[in-house]
Amino acid sequence: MADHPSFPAAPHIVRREDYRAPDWLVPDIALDFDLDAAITRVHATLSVTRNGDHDRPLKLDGDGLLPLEIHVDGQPLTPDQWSLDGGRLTIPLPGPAHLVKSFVEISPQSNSKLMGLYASGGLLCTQCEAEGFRRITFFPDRPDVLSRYSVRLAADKALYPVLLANGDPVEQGDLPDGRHWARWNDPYPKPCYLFALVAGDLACNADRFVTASGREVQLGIWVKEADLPRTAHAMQALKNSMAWDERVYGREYDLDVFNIVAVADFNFGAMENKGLNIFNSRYILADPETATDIDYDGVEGVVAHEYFHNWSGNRVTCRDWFQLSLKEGFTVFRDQNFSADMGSHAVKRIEDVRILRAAQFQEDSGPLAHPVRPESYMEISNFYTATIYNKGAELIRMMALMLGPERFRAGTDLYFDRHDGEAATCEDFVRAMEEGGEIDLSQFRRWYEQAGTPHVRALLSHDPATQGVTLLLEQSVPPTPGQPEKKPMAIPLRTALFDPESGQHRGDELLMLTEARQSFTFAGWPAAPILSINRGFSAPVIVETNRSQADLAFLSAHDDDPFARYEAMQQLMVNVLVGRIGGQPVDEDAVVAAIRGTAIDPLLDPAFIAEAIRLPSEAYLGDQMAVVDPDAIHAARDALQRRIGAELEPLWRDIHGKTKANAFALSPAAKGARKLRNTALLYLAASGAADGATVAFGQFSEADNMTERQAALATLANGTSAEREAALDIFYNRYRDDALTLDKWFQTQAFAFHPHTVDLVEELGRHKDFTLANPNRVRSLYGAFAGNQWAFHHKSGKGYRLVADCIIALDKLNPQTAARLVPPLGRWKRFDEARAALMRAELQRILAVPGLSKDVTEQASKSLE
Ligand code: 0A1
Ligand code: ZN
Repeated sequence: MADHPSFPAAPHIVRREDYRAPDWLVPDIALDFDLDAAITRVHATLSVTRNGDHDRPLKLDGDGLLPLEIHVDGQPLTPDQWSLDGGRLTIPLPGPAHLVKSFVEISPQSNSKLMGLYASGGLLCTQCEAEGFRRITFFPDRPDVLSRYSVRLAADKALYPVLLANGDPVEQGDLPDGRHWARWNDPYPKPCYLFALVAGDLACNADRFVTASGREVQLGIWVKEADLPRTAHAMQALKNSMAWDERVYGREYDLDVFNIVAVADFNFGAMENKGLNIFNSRYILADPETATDIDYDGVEGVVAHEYFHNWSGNRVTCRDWFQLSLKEGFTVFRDQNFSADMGSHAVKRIEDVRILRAAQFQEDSGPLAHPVRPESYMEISNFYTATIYNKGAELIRMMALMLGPERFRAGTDLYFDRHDGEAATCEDFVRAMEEGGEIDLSQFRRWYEQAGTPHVRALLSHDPATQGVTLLLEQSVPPTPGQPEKKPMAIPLRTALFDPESGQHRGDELLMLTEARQSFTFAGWPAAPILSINRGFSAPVIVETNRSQADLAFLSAHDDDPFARYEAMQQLMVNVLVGRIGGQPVDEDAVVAAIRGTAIDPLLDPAFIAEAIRLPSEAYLGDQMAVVDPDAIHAARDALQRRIGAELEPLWRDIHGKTKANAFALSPAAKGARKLRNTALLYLAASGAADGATVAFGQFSEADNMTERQAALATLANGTSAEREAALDIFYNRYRDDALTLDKWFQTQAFAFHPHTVDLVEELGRHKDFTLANPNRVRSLYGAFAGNQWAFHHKSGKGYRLVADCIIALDKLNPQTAARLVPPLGRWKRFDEARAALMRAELQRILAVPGLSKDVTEQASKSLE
């Protein structure tokens, strides 16, 4: 039965418990590429050594490769001396060490998966993480096989004048027939997922950086000539990152060159290949005309992230892919702190928590929930998730908080020094924290093992007779797939008690909640204090409290922890909105008053004000409900927004007028002013004022920067005014030839709170500028649409069908990107029966497609469970 074509063999499940050290090591590899878009010839020479006492053959991974020649120690092998099974090449070898050569041909221009060696806009480039190297040559494609690479590239000199690979350039020269070659050596042993090459007609923004120990590093950002003026921000971010890692972690860069290349077609954000980072161009290119402040911050954060991987990922890599969060969680934590240091700590923390809640909390409460260190996978590409990245970062943040800055640094120093040049595990990291930071993390380890977002109930009670206060904390971790029962976690909760009279608290304490139910007592409170808990979002948990709306209003005006202040305001709004949706009487005036108080507070940073006064997203409101009702949520939120708009109309007009920037600047103050101005515009447009669309169109037309232009376009796109169509047309005509900016045109329409968004998205899917070949374009339309709760969950089920159609079509070209569109359909348990049935039907339709990829099969089948 298993061989029957309509019953493909069950896809292989990889399990963490099955880890075994590699049978063969490859200390050195020489690669020779004869590059050509149609056919590239790859010669690989592997020095292999037997690892341990065994007689097992050498097994080399391959994906879509056919060996055209194999030599062992200089002798050609006959076809009976090797075998190929499921892409994997097996060669029995007699001795402890051999030289194995293989020759294959691959076709970059036919590679639509964008894994391995592929063509993008006239360039040839690679993406090897996680398992793309096996699409280039036969090799033990696992991160615990570390090799020194010597790479020779040859190509047509006119088409590919620039030839780049990892490490340092050593030699280059010309060849007959208009070809040329270059050799690159990387002295640092690395796993093959960090291999990279680029060939193309590229211009370079060249700069230099002198390390703390005085070594000069040549920096290069390589882009199409026309894009050079858009690379300055990325270069500055790179130099800032290099200095920051020296200052904060004592880590210097280690090669003579550091190159970054921007490519237009890329499955993810960027890739940390040793000495040759390859980026999705959206995280390199930025100028005021085309990039929003969010884009600028994205460039800064991703450049930093990839650079920081040089230590957290490359010098110390991962033993196996179950340890992915070892490099990703830690590196996200590092880039978050870097960005905070470059701008505002308060605002960065709010933004990061907003992302965590939107992406990771949703993942953790659905069918794809998995621990930060997963136990099994079918397709590793599906595990580059918000849980591995963002929750992983929160775990590091909690350890840093519990240890304090000095002991945390002692822990990271120990980790880097102890594991330099090794492939390590999450356990190695935790042990270094324990030893370097002198702390017991036994119970804390559960954060790596247990999936699901812990819930904490915090009940504060006051006894006027004893003047004592008791804080009762109860925790529970919900069941997740494969984990029905959970044990209590170690949860660090920064807490303060406020005296309502003075508006002050008596100090911020770190309470460690380690039991299922635990009480903390506080003496000397004649009157009941107000609880501020999980300050700074010290733990990635959902906190429920018995605080009144009045308490929340107090905290939203007085809490000195900016995150807690923001959180109080959000909770105040959530309570009103959820109450309204549930048909309960609610006091909206308290929300209007709190927003007004915050918006006019002269002591507050405008960027913080903008965050604090914006209503919780529709998706976040859905997370607070037992059954998500997208229409009721939209109606309630929209009504409240209109009321806030109308009641405070003069305020919005005032802010909008006052914050008009004179000339574009990228300072935190200028960015904050734009953020607040855009929020004021949103409320003004919502107010129902007759000139709302005119003001928005005015901002759209006059703006000297994309932040204001796109915000105005988005505001107009939510409405039905004549200005809506005019602005969309102007935007399209202005940017039709600039792919990254045209993405915004698609995205803005897909995100719009417009009654016909679902139909518009269907039309846009047929637009001549829409293509499935470019992942950014796909994400701009269908990714954005699937994140628009009201539109995607249109009760007709049309939204589900559109996304499923896209998944099915895209899977044939690019399974990785297709699979990333599946999770929104998997949240059916959270919706009413009619919607749930429609969503399930689409998942079933996807799964019935013959020849479906492993990537989509895993996501869709898990989503149905
Ligand atoms: N390691 C990169 C991102 C990345 C993730 C997955 C990939 O393929 C499955 C490729 C790149 C980073 O964290 O930036
Ligand atoms: Zn990363």
